[in-house]
Amino acid sequence: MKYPGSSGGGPKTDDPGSGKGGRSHGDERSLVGSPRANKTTSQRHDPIEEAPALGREAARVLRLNDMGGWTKAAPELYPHQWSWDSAFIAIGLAHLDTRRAARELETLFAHQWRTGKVSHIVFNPDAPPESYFPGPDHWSCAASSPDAPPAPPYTSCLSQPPVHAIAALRIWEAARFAGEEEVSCARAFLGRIYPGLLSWHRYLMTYRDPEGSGLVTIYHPWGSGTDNSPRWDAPLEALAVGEVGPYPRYDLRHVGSPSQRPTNAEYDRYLWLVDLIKRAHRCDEATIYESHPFLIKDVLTSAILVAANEALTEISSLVGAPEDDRVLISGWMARGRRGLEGCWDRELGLCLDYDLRAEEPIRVRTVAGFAPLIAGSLSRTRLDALLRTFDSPDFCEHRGLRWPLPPSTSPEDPGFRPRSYWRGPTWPVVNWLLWWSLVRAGEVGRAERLRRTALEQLAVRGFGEYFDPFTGQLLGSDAQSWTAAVALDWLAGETLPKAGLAS
Ligand code: 9WN
Repeated sequence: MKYPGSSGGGPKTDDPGSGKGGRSHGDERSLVGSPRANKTTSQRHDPIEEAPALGREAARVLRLNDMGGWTKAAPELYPHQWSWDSAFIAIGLAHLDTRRAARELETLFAHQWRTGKVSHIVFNPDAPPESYFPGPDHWSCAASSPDAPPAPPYTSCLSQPPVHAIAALRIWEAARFAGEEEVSCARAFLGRIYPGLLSWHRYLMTYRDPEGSGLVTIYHPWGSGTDNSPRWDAPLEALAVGEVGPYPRYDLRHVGSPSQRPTNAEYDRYLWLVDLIKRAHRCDEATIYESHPFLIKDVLTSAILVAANEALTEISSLVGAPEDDRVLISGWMARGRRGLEGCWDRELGLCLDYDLRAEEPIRVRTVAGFAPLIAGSLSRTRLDALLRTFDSPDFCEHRGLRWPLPPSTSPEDPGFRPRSYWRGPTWPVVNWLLWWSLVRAGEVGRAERLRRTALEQLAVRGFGEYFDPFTGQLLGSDAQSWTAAVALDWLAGETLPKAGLAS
């Protein structure tokens, strides 16, 4: 696989009207340059011209959240190590310090479960007890599973999309521009991480796909990484929720308005599902599969797994793994692509998740529907159909958009909410996945437009967690690590300061 490279080679905000100083559409700034210039919407930002300063800012965010061998997902809202965040973070760090990037992944994989599962959170034992809920105490019983890694640190027993092999390969690619010593360190790193990556993918292809469908099953919305997406509304609605007791919402302290985060009703359901998972013989996978009321074939996770398997094939060659491994991995890719093909909805021009309990596809229009693009190797007809949807008023050409970037949920879908987390805002990491996939699909022009637009958004608004697609307002956390990381990857190939993490 040729790894796509670019160019071919603050403050929290409040909802408008809340009277608490949110930035409005016309109140835009340039994040880059010193002092920060107040540019208005009428002024154009050329993120490429601003690349050195933007790159410096991104490196500063990663330094701010650096915990030594791993990176907090965000300064306050997320004080632990999240699985897919760390993978994206490693992709960004690869351009600053390939060894530190490698360490990001190795720290995460040091807490891999015996089944091969990479936990969705590795809890920071030093985080203040009232900083994140549900924290290590809530998950501590997962440590009594015979499959769990030694604790502390505690881990959750969920997982997130498997971006890690893609990140490991990116580290290798970046090391090749950094000199011989870096190349040999990166090769050694690939050798060390390869068995962990293989067993992670094997876990997803077996425990999470006992049907052999090629599609990964999730048993909690947090496992999808797109927590309150309307994709999960119907299955969550169908739950008979028991007593979850009072619980804190520390997350709401760190965002401008509760409307930016999932609702209490959604949290009741999340916590109820966690209780059920913990009761299932201490998070035993087979028991969960038998008894759990929320079991979904997640097309986005499944597609990321196909792409990650493609990266893993390349890694397996680089480390001289046995031919049998390559045969196994290529079988997984073929199975994954077949599975996704079976989820295609012609009318919507998107791929749909499948609810195993309700035995029906989930007909909502979200960015997850572009999953086949991420999985790659599409027929021209399928690619064109996806691009038509991508460029349509359902997504990038919706007339109200501040920037032509894909909203997490289509504004034409009844579940759309422009300011609520995964129900509408644009997410830079999703833009990165789509950009990367477009490059791999040979859609270089479209990819380049997406890269520049996504960078412009960050140059104007900052390294936010997500953004209101209509006003462009920064939402959720500022200084979000994975946002800074994908910006660094987008900027690689432009003139970047050799800042490193230490400076
Ligand atoms: C729950 C850290 C994580 C991301 C997820 C995002 C959000 C957590 C939360 O933050 O999830 O895992 O508390 O909302 O949905 O994708 O990995 O950035």
